Amino acid sequence: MERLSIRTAKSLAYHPALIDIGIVHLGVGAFHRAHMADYTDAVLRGGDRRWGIMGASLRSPDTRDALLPQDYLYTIAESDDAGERCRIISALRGVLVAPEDPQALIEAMCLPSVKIVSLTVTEKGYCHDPATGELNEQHPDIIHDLANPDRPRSVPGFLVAALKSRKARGLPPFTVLCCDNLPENGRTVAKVVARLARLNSTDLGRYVKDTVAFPATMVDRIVPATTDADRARIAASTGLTDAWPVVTEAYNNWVVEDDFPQGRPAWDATFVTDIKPFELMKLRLLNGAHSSMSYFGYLAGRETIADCMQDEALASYVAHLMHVEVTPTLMVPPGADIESYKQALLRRFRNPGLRHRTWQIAMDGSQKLPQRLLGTIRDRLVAGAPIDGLALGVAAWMRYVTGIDEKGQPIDVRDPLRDELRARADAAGRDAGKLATALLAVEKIFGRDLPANATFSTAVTRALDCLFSKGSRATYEHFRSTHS
Ligand code: CS2
Repeated sequence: MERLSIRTAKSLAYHPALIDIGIVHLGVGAFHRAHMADYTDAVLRGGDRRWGIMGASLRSPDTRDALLPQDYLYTIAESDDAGERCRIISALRGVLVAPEDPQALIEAMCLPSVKIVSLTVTEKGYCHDPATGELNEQHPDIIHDLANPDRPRSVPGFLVAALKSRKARGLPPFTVLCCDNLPENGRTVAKVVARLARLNSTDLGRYVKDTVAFPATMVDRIVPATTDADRARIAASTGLTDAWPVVTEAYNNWVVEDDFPQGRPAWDATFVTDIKPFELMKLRLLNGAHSSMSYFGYLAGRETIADCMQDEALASYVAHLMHVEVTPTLMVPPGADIESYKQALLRRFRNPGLRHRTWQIAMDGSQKLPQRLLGTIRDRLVAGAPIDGLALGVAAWMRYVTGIDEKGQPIDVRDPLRDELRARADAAGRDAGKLATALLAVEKIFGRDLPANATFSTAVTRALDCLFSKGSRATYEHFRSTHS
């Protein structure tokens, strides 16, 4: 079978070599390729050729190595009840591997045609403190970038280096577009980048603050990691091999704050002035449910989210979380309908075409918990409302980061705070009270307020005690019998 490439692709709507580079994207993983690149591909197909994307990997060369031999074309496979459909995306004009040549990436970000630098580098890529949103100045990559500002390693470091160069060359700054699931993502990234710039020089700090736009976005598309089974199925369906296709759902949504001083593509997104209600709805409902389900599901031996939804008791816990505990904390976004969003979400979670592993979602919990569960918990505590389901989610995370599953087998916990969490868990042993206290004391996650709140710590301890004594499945089954 032939490999996908410009030569073998059957009908490309535009020739990739004829498009300009208008966007540099840092973190060119599956999510970006299935989401923003798809929106941008539609604009390019529509005839506006200014917005080709130069991708960059901050760590490994894998994506570049997979896509270069196929002219950076790749397949997007979308599934819903009607089955799976494949299309070719040609918006990507190249992939740079930052550690191989940091200067080449800075040069790409300094192209006069580049108006936007967009980001999907996961929560931990911003080197910030998840509880406060401030730059973590002790982060090894930040320490490195302060000492070597022209050969950065971190995302904030690359943004600052490129903005500094553009300023020196008399070029206007690009707009920084964060597409990660951070709370107030635009504002958070602005704060982190402005702080690092200021640590470089007062003048650069002021320049970033005064001239660079950081519009916030809400991104909503489920994109599990691609597997070899996906590669084989997609090749069979398209007749071409593709080393790194992306697999996703038919659903796709993007809400963007419309603040692009240098212009932007006419994406088919929803442009708004206030992102907050959209962000809360999505982070608390979709991601909050995802994280809670992934810890419980993993512990109960469920491999994917679709498998979790097959377990009626687990599905009913998730529905309770969404309807009873999360919904009252949301503001209704203009033009949106929270009820139908939830119904659609429960259907999306059940999509058997998506093998979205609980282990994948369980990753980096320390960076995810604050915006997915803890903000909701704070709002509920202020309102004097019950937090039983939310506390269960936090307790399941605690049980998970002990690193040992219910059969006594090791869990491959991936988290930037893994060693600290594990050391605290080891010292506490299987005593729910001690473990809850030890983990709640991680200020970077829980701040100072939550550990001091007796309602919260009691609820988490009780849930953790149940997880230790009865196991994950019995815990959510008990929850269903007491909350339906
Ligand atoms: C997931 C998200 O991996 C995770 O933590 O919750 O990647 C989720 O699929 C996306 O935010 C959906 O837009």
